[in-house]
Amino acid sequence: MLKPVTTDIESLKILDDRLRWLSAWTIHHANHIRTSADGLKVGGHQASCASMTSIMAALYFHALGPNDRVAVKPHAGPVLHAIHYLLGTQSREALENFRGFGGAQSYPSRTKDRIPVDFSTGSVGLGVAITAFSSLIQDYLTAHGRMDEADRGRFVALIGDAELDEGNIYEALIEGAKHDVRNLWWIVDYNRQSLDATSADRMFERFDEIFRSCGWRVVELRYGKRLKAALDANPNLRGWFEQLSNAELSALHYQGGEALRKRIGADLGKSSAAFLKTHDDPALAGLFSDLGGHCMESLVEAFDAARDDVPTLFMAWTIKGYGLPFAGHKDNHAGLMNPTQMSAWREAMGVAEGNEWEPLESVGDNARPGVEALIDKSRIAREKRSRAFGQIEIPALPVPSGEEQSTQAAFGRILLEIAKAGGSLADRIVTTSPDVTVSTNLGAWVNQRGLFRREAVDDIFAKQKIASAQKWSAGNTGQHIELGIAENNLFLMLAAAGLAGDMYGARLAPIGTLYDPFIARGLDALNYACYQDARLLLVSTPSGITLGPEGGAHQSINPPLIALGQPGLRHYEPAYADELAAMMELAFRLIDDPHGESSYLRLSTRSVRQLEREDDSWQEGALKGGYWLRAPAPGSEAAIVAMGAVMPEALAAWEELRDDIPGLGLLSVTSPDLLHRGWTAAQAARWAGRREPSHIEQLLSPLGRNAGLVTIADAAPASLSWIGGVLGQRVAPLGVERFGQTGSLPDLYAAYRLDGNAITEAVAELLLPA
Ligand SMILES: Cc1ncc(C[n+]2csc(CCOP(=O)(O)OP(=O)(O)O)c2C)c(N)n1
Ligand SMILES: [Mg+2]
Repeated sequence: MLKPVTTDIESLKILDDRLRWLSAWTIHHANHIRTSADGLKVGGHQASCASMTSIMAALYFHALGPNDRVAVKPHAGPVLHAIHYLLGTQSREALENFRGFGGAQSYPSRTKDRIPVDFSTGSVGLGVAITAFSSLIQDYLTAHGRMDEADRGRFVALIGDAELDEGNIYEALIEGAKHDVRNLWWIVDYNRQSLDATSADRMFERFDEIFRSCGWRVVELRYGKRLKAALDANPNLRGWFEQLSNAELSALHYQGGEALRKRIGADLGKSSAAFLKTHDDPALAGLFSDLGGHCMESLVEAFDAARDDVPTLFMAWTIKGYGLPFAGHKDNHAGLMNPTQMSAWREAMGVAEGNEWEPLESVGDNARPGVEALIDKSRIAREKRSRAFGQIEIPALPVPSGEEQSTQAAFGRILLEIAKAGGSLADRIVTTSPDVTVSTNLGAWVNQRGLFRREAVDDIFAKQKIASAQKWSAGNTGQHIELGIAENNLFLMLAAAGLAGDMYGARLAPIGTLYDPFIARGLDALNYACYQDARLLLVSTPSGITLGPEGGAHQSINPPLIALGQPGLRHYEPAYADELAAMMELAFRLIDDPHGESSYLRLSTRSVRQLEREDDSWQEGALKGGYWLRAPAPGSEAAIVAMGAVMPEALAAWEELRDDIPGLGLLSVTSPDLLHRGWTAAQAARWAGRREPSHIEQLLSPLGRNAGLVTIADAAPASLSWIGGVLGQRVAPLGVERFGQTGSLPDLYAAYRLDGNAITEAVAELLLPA
């Protein structure tokens, strides 16, 4: 007799099993079957995957629409690959090469995986929070007429319960509440286990309260249908179950039916006899494993009931390692089934030896049509979206006039001119700042272009005719997104805006401003933006001890070194307004170029006398990382190499020394980052047979072989001192190595050896015979 055709729920349960099998097998194959070239443990997280295959089956084969975007918990990456394997969009070869060179990545990666990955994940917490900012960007794009209503989607984050400890999640929660964020589903795989241990009981239900108080709907999926029915019928049993600590419950899941029977009998005595009699050990284990996050009916119902745009937190109770031999064991985070366990589990899953990679292995003939239909019906995007570039017309940017000006002031004025002139670039720029809009000189831009708010908000001060330089109306055409003081949020907002072209086909030119020292505060989020190849312009100001009276807590030292080591981010440190204009123009081009990258401009509040240029020949070098402000004579025995705000000291020292040291050069470095990259790239190219000296090699080559270089920057001296290694020239590095303090510039420059005296002494020392 033919069995009845399977329902969608039954098919989803089969898909859940397939995902659990394929994810565990992918990891097993990489660790136990693929030959190892180096003897290193490959790793992977079978338990973390098994914990959420039901949730992901319900999402990807039922709930998600084509415009929805998902940030998958990093260590559930293999489940995402298994989903695409079932859809036919991931290859067996990539799975066999999981965690291998060119294979499926350990954690979902937008840029490296061949399947469409909406958000890279890896550093826990960031993937969660970026969904909130992406949702805001979706609202921004629709409000600005750059995206059709029909293309809007929901943003889903799949979260580990221990991930909820990451503070950046709450920073995003607060910012999201301020902006009335919507279309978010955050789904917690509430397996109550982290990497090291079981989760703290004291946080039980606290998360719900936190989210509710921020206006979220919280849906708790604690029990599956069967377990709920059993507990409803046995109030004693419910009481017993609910008082178990996380650790006790996990231990019982691990120990299984026999242990459950003993424990229930011991704790509840005679009152549990009837219940225990009707459940054998496997039935007990099965029943108590029927938590909400493993119950397909409950998941589907919950997702179907939350289709409005209210941000929703789902607390889906699960068992870490569900269905695997180490289910519930507190040490199972990186646990791998050994070959014997795998073999037994393979049998239990109905997978024939040799057929491990068969996508629908173990699915019976009767069930197959239903399962195949669900796979076909899955509405998620199957192909990577094309990355929209080349959308912005970028004009030559005006150089602000003024004999004396700071790069920070020039930045504000350039943006103001762009805003006033209007056009493609002006309309694509979106600015954002963590409560330092005014003090980083974005105020005039915001006066012109307004704050972005979905609902118009009056400027009460303007209405009351109270004088203020900041006339900030807010509405859905505004182009500045205000943020509270949370630098993680700044970088996540920039990341989301910087992916607008990739995600929604509408390239934006995002500019974020903050004080230079506070880059460190959001550094992982900045790295995260770069890792995903989001395109943005970061403007940090003020910087260095040149900030003067503000003192050591605000005087940045190491950001140029951070930038030197940060892929995907180009650091420029201009000394003059005309350099800044050229760098901003290029930064916008790099945002809109498939081969571009993000830029970081480190600016200063120090007003300096501008140069009278004879021509534009400086420009090419300035954009490549450096140019001779005072060219050296051939064979010159010394040069000053200076960057940014201390250029006046370098120029003055050059004037003073030029008679004593004929041919002395002054090299203006605008980007140690680009110079260093060029140097190593030229080296690599030489090994590949191409001989083209790098920009820094060309710059230094006129100097004598044994020339001495005095490098100086308002930053860690290592930012420039490496330049001596390029041609093997001697270096005296000047810069800041101790925390700054309050003071006037002459006092500070003297104390930290950034003044003319220091340069003169350093040059003299280099020129002394050894
Ligand atoms: C920022 C950061 N810190 C530490 C880690 C290492 N790490 C990866 S997963 C994990 C524990 C996660 O537990 P949970 O979120 O509950 O996920 P589960 O595997 O239990 O689903 C840790 C500490 C990381 N990936 N990112
Ligand atoms: Mg967990």
